[in-house]
Amino acid sequence: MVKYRRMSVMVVLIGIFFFFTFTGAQAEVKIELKDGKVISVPVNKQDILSISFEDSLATSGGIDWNFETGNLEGWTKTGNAFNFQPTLGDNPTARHRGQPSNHQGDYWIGGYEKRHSSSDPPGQIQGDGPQGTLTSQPFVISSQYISFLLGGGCDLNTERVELLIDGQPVLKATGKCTETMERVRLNVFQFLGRSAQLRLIDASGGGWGHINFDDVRFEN
Ligand SMILES: [Ca+2]
Repeated sequence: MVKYRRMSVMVVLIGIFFFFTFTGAQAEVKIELKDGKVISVPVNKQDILSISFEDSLATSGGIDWNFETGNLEGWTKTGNAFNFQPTLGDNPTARHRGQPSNHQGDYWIGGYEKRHSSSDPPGQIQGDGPQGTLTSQPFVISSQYISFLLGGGCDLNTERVELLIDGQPVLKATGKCTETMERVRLNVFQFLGRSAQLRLIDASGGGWGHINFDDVRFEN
């Protein structure tokens, strides 16, 4: 009986040995979310010293991904292109532009628009002249896709949204020279677990020198 137990223990130990041998260093960190989705982040086990949570979004006040707070919480601007943002309501339609904004909720980034609150008359504009950038605070990529509504200028050289990884642009998107925003979806699977930022760039004061943006979503 004792001999039998020893054999069983040996079989288990041999099994564990072969499990680690043949699975190697590659593994996945699996994170189960409240909505039932499971995020898998590929890792090299040999590179991990420890795993911890850094609640940076909470301590920094969070990033307003759809601008419904009515301000630019979690975003940093340079220049003056985003001085009166976000914009309230479908301001292009209020000025009879014929290109509805297709924004989400009440507020959105409308680079041409100038209606920051309900006390401002609908239809006011700041035009194409101002230039600048709007950059989110860093966040960790934990979904396969990042999508957002994008409109405005269509020159990738001067009007674009960038995904930054460790401060460097890796993906870019521009509008279609219409005020009406459409959803753009970036595949960010290869950057899972990396520190990222979204950056809006308006580097033109000429025609279509503005960018429209709203409703960032993280999708699997
Ligand atoms: Ca919005």
